Amino acid sequence: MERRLGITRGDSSKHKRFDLGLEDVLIPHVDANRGAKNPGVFLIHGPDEHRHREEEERLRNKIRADHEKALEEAKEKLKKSREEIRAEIQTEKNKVVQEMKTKEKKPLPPVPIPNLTGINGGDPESSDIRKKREKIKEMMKHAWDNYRIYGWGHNELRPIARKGHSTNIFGSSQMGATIVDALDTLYIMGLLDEFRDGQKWIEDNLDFSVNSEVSVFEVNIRFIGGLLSAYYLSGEEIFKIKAVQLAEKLLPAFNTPTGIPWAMVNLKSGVGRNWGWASAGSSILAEFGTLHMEFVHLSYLTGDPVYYKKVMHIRKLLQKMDRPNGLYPNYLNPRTGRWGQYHTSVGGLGDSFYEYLLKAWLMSDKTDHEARKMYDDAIEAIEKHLIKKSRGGLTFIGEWKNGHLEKKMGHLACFAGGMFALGADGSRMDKAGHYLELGAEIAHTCHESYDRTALKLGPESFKFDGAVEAVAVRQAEKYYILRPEVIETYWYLWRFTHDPRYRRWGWEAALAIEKYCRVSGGFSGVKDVYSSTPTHDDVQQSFFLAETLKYLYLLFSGDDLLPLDHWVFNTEAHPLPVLHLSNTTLSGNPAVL
Ligand code: DMJ
Repeated sequence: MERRLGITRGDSSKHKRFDLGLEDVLIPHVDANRGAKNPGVFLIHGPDEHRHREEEERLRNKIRADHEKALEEAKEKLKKSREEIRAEIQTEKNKVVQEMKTKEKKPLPPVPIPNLTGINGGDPESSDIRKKREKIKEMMKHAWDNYRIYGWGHNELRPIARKGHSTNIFGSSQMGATIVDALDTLYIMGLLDEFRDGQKWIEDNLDFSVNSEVSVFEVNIRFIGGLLSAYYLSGEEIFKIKAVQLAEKLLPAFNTPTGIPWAMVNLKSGVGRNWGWASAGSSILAEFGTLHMEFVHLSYLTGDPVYYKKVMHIRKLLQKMDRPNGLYPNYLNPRTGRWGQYHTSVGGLGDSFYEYLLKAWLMSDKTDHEARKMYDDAIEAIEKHLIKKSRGGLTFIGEWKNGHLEKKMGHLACFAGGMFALGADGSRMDKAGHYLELGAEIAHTCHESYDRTALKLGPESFKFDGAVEAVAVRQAEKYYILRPEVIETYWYLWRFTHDPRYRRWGWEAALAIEKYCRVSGGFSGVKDVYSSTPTHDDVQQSFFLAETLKYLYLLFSGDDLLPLDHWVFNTEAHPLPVLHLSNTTLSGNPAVL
């Protein structure tokens, strides 16, 4: 005897979903009397024939009742005037909005608070260092106050035009990028009135239900990173709530055939896409590979494993792929899961992917051995194929492009000096001394790139070609946009060695910024570091407040402020606490299994 159990797999749009109180069952949206020859139904034999016939009968009756109800409702609707129908739709809409708001206010589950050692303090040991630290704080106040006056709520500030500024990474809305990015710097500097002012703006204005297409990477590192950091430092719940709301909006970006996220996502529609210029619609290593820290914290704080799963899926996929010469190319197609152009860089397009492998390990209290192994493998390949010494003895990191090594290093790649130093402890075959030395050599090279300019500020990228060493050649590479990477490296090297040269170099950079980038309306980038009469680009980047000034402040603070065995800085310099979990499946949080 035959009986019908269910339907064959296929296009679910051809079926109606009914909640039967037991489980969601897909019912063919066709004549329920179709017989055994119905191609949408598969047949099996079995003993519980009677029970299943009853169940089938119940289903038919439910379908019939639902259809009749829908018909009645439609008839009723037709009797109503347009106005009445409009009013009903409006009431329904209001209900949905209200429900969403209630959901937004839902408290998140309690989790064990990580060790928050060192959120204050760092008093300098001498009056000279204290004065320097005070100067950096004053620079922060100048940057913030002018943004407060002329750019409040805008993403960034135009310090010369004295108005708001934005770029396409933040979309078309005013999302207050500078406020969110600057919060933790304000907090650690003790600028608490300014911090509260920023908090108030976030409470009243920061809204993610906007029809705006943003960069997933930038929003993650600046907004989610900034909000999480502000939450951990201040304990104010609002920051955690906003971070989670925003993260939910980013999740649709992962809806690709491979789970490798799109570079951009529309916060309202959830539609994602990639940058047109990125190797035939590829996603970028430094973008999809720089989500791990924030997403692990999101799962930790919410008890929802969804974020953790997304980033672990990326890691697993990368582990399975072949790597030319052991190097990760910068481009990966999210549709096919294949590498795009074979271009490898520790600067732009690649940089923070390597940083996050190391930091995933550090952030897990050094229990995420998988991440550490990926980091060790990657830097061994980088050292073998990309790191060279110039004729004049400067160590630099080149880029692999079109089958050969380009002897060019970007300002962005200068962060790697700090990364090598940070990763020295725990390195394979106990090569700690070697990696600390490598970090120091990179710091030296990057300092040279600053020292060989008229302004004592580094160019965007510099060459090592014949007689040219650590100098930009093309006009388009001579600008400095208030970037932090070189100062970041000085700070890490200072923490690990206490060699006074790093404070000296950091102070040189601070004075140069003060002299050439400070204007009465804030701080601006400069277009040519080789010209002694610089032209300003009229942009005060949000990372100047988040990173450059924070690293300078820390450089002139004691090591007890944000100690590195308790805090790990995300790539936008937002400190996140080490999670003392027994393993990387977040078992420390009972809410996450
Ligand atoms: C910052 O937004 C981050 O440091 C990022 O990782 C790379 N570039 C900028 C600053 O230069």
